Amino acid sequence: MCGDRARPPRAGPLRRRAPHGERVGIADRFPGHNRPRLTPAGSEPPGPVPEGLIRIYSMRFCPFAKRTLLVLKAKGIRHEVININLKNKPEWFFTKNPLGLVPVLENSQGQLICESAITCEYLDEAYPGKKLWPDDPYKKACQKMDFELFSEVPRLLKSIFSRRDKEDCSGLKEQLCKEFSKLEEVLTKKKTTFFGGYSVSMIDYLIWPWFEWLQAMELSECADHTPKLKLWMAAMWEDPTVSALRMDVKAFQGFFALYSQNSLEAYDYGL
Ligand SMILES: N[C@@H](CCC(=O)N[C@@H](CS)C(=O)NCC(=O)O)C(=O)O
Repeated sequence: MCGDRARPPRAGPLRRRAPHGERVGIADRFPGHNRPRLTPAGSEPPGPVPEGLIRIYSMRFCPFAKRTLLVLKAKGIRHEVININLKNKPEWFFTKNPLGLVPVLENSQGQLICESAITCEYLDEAYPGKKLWPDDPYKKACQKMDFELFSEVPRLLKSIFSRRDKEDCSGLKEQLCKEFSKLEEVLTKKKTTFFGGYSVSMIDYLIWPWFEWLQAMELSECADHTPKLKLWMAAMWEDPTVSALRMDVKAFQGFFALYSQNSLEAYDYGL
């Protein structure tokens, strides 16, 4: 475990100046991203994280970073967001994560935490409020085992995403349907709406961001044979955290279009 418990969170959007002078507040179209425009190569490194806040280095369309943003929101943790231009990374970003990947968390003691699932577990342990992983070690292990069944989905969606409009994706879609069947089986056995039980828990937030992509990628039919998974998706859209951070389908599609043209503007789409 890393250090002392942080201060209790304060609910609601922040209304203060960020270290670089930007207005901190929840943007209407890109909720959860209070510093939406990109931080490109050549920019000055940000200063230390103010006491009582935690910072996330993110990217608005990154599903891994979305996991961390969901947990920050669900637990009501006061945070600031710095979006990194992943096509043109600032040099200093490698001091935050030598692999150059988002998300990264930085706390006011200068401690850095990388890897999305680890950032989520860190937040759950370090902050008070709603516990998202079960306390019971066996129940937690069971959720983690179910989470493993999801592990192929990000890779498949990324492959489909990279091939959009270029090649036939029917083989990949078929594989995706098979992966969804595994998740359907979990929900069928559990007889609950969510993967962790009758309410949303960590496993739901860890897998949700890729399901948010389905509609924008016009892949919703891949869940047609998995009714329980579809019910889970409908229930997730109703979750206050998920709906507060919901990304507009048009924004996703605009990003996809620019990204596929290798445009440096892709990450700033819609701002
Ligand atoms: N295993 C990492 C994966 C994170 C990841 O792949 N992030 C992408 C954005 S969605 C990234 O930072 N890409 C930058 C790059 O590949 O250079 C995690 O779970 O955090």
